[in-house]
Order: sequence, then structure tokens, then C-alpha cells
Amino acid sequence: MKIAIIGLANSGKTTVFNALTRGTAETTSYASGQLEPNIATVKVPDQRLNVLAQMFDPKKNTPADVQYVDVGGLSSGARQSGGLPPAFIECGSAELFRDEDVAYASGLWAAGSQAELHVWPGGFHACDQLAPNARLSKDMTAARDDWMARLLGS
Ligand SMILES: Nc1nc2c(ncn2[C@@H]2O[C@H](COP(=O)(O)OP(=O)(O)O)[C@@H](O)[C@H]2O)c(=O)[nH]1
Ligand SMILES: [Mg+2]
Repeated sequence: MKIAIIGLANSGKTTVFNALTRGTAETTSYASGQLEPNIATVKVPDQRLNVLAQMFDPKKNTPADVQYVDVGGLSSGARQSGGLPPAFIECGSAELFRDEDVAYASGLWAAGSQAELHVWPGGFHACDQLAPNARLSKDMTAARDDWMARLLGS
């Protein structure tokens, strides 16, 4: 299993990463502008596995593991220098912030950053939450999941 820790800069992502992985990754990397993610794999201890191993004496006993990916922090000038990580931007064509979102994506492209922009026809703010079973909402969710899967290479 692979889990990405995402959130605002300086919100404590790396602190949580270190706690989960007993790691020593540098915190406050907001200031250092680190873009490479911290990655660590931890074994998941499970008493039930030990009981089963005693019962069946298998040739090998492999506990499950979880890989944590801590997305690096950003420096304050990252947007201007094109140093931002890939962004996923979406809005409905009837969304209040539509033009702002489109302009933001254009700004990222102009600065040399990667952005994937979806403007969903007829969509309005939070329409996927209000009507989660609508065809459009399902397409929105699938596009988001696909983007994340591509980004994480899974
Ligand atoms: N007060 C307080 N500070 C925290 C907490 N978690 C992290 N910090 C501090 O907030 C700063 C940013 O933390 P960091 O883990 O680097 O955040 P990241 O940018 O999201 O990875 C560091 O100085 C941490 O020591 C918390 O729960 N409470
Ligand atoms: Mg961090």
C-alpha cells in the first residue's frame, strides 16, 4: 500500500512522516524549497500473522508494508520560477471561480510548471458533492483518481 501525505506547506506533513516511519527527514523544508518527496517503507506488525506462522510453520513470513510519500515543501518564489510540483485544477463551467482557475492554470504553464486543467461542462461549485451519483460527478472523481495514480506511478 502506498500513502501520500499531502497538505499545505508547514502544516506538519514531514513531522507526521517522521513519526510514522521513525524517520529523520528535515522539517520546515518550506524554507529550503525541497521538491523531492521523502519516501519510506514501514512494516505493519500483526499479531495474527505470528499466530498463523506458529500454526503452519511457513517457509517465509512476510508482514504487510506501507510506503509513505511525503511531498516536499515549497519555497516562496516557486511559482514564478516554475519550480512547483504538478497541479490538478478543476472547476465547472458554471463555477464562480472558473475564470480564476483557468487563469491560475495558464500562469503555471507560463512559468514552466505542469498543470492539468478540467473545466466540467455545466458543473457548478461542489456539484460532485451534491450529486455524487451523477455521470459528471463520477467522471470528475475518476479524473482526479487517474491524475493521482499517474503522479504516484501506480
Ligand atoms: N505547534 C506545532 N508545531 C508543529 C506541529 N507539527 C509540526 N510543527 C512544526 O511546524 C513546522 C513545519 O513542520 P513540517 O513537518 O516541516 O511541515 P510540512 O511543511 O508540512 O512538512 C516545524 O517547525 C514543526 O516542528 C504541531 O502539531 N504543532
Ligand atoms: Mg515537509
